[in-house]
Amino acid sequence: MDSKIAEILDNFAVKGTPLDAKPFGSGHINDTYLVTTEEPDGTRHQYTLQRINHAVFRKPQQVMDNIERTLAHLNAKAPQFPGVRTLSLVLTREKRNCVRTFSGKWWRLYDYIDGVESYDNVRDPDVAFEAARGFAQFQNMMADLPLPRLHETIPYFHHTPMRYATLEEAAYQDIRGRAEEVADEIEFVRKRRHLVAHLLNRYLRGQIPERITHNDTKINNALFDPNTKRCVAVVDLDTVMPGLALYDFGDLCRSTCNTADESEPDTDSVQFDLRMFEAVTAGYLDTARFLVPAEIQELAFSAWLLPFMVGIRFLTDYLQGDVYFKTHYPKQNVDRCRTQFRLALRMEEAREEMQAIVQRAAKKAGH
Ligand code: ADP
Ligand code: GN1
Ligand code: MG
Repeated sequence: MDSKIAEILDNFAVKGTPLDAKPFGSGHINDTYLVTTEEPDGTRHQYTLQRINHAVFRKPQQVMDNIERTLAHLNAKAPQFPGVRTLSLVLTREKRNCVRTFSGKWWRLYDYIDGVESYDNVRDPDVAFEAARGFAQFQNMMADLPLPRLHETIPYFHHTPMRYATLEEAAYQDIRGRAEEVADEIEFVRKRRHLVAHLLNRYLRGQIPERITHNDTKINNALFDPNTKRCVAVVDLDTVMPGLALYDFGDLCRSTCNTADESEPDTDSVQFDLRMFEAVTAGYLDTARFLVPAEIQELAFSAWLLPFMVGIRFLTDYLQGDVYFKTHYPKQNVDRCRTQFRLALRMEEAREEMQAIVQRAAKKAGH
């Protein structure tokens, strides 16, 4: 086992002796390892060790404090929600929730949730329905978190006007000389700039409430029981903070309704799967009993907004030199941006059907 990882693990109160630490998962931000330990009698335990990306999360201690409060709240409620499994932090030997090394890196450890599956891409509407129920349940369970307000671990995270302004700035600065190559994508965004402030305006007018939301409801952040196909846990809690429920719904649509992978280079293979949208909408409305009419009215819009906004973020990162999202080949952020914009375009063509689906599902769920 890597001696640096062994040294990090030595800080945590694990059971047994570390045997192995393998890179794990396909997240774009943190470094995740699946750790196995063994006790003298041969009993093995598994953990998830993560290095928090402190270029993305500028105040890692605030991230950890949010997570500790979130998990204490969820764990206290768990008995009322049979079948729901929650993450548990493994504290350090000094009872801290994370470790900061001398070189300024931040690490934390969770118990590994075993016997579950996660998917980067799904085509099964039952899985989409379940994921939507899982994330709605998460919002529901977090609704009565006692004050104080959670920290904003990434300020302006879903602030679309700010995301748009940052793109324009990156295109203007063009530090890598890449703007010309992605001129069509920049134009795609400019043509739609009148839409960037829509949800924010409704929030500022008091029509849409602030809630505690997950803010990263990509399908691979939901874990499923492979036998029952139920969503049993929600992970990746770094961005749990105040937000709009609609962002969670939209991001789940973004990652489930696309028939192609997020980095698919052949944009023509990107289709918007309406059956999946129907399933996510039904699952979400079935469980999110707290929604007000203005939120339901904007579900279809938010499903469009998230691929549009995440596409802007991939495009901005490309212009800035691929400094935010992990990439595995040179133009991956361009491929990612194009899949997002193609999905948004396909959703524009299906706007009326999407609205009709939302209305039918809302009626059926008794909203
Ligand atoms: P990132 O912020 O880089 O996306 P995540 O916290 O989402 O990191 O972890 C990456 C992936 O590892 C997740 O999408 C999930 O599939 C898996 N994973 C993370 N934590 C656990 C856990 N405690 N038990 C099981 N699987 C996990
Ligand atoms: C990142 O961490 P991960 O891979 O679950 C990103 C999300 C993006 C997503 C795009 C903190 O999610 O906001 O929507 O990539 N997380 C952060 O795939 O920026
Ligand atoms: Mg993740």
